Amino acid sequence: MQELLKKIREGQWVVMGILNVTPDSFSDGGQFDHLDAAVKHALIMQKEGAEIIDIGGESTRPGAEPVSLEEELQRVVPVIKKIREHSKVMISIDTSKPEVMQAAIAAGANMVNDVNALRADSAMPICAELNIPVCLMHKQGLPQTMQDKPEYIDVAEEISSYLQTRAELCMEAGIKKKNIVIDPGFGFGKTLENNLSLLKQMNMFCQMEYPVLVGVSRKSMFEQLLGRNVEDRLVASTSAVVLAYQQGVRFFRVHDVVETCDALILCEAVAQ
Ligand code: 7PJ
Repeated sequence: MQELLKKIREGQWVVMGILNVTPDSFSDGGQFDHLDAAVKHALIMQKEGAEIIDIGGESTRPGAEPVSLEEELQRVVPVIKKIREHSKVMISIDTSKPEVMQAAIAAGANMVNDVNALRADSAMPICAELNIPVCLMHKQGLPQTMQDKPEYIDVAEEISSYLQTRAELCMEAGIKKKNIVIDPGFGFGKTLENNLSLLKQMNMFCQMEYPVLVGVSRKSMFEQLLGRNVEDRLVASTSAVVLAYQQGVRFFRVHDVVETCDALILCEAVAQ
């Protein structure tokens, strides 16, 4: 995993392929609910160019209901174990629960991706102990209500100072600086206008001392902007990746691995 982070710091791009193992996840309708299908999809994404697979067993989309610890463990742990039987691809676990972080890492995952920025009790010391990279994402409110009325005075300023504070708290808890990744959290308690300002100001996040991860893939901001259904948001999602790349972002969480890699190969070739 340190090799991937080193690549990102040195200016090379890395694609994280999304593997939802939730029956209710919004964009693949739970089709990867079953173990074999999930593992197969992860291996396909790896072949397509994803260097890390992000596994999530708790849907965090707006309006989603929380899942129990037992249910979440049951969804993610077998998938991680089975991917490990077939591949050395890096795996991140998309969770906010410390118990799931621990079990996922024990099963073979390499990184924690927390939309809650390790706010759960004991999440920070546990990640410090595990000594693995962590992605701290910003969100305003809870998934159930976060799109009700998000409010910011200066969205990029507020989110970057939040992430800076979380990173400092992580380091105080013993997490190494080299293990911290930050993410502004597109769509998590943000209006379309907020998301667009963030996309315009990704350079500000890139000036911070941590690698920046961006996740815009198929998000509802594109429905708001374009009126497109989830299956028709590929062009906008990939274009947003290019806009972020041009401001210095090098780490991308996406559903559409082939298309994103094509766009990034072009970006890199032009930047030479
Ligand atoms: C993100 C995430 C994101 C990070 C989700 C979805 C909702 N983790 N998990 N960043 N989004 N780090 O994929 O639309 O933007 S779940």
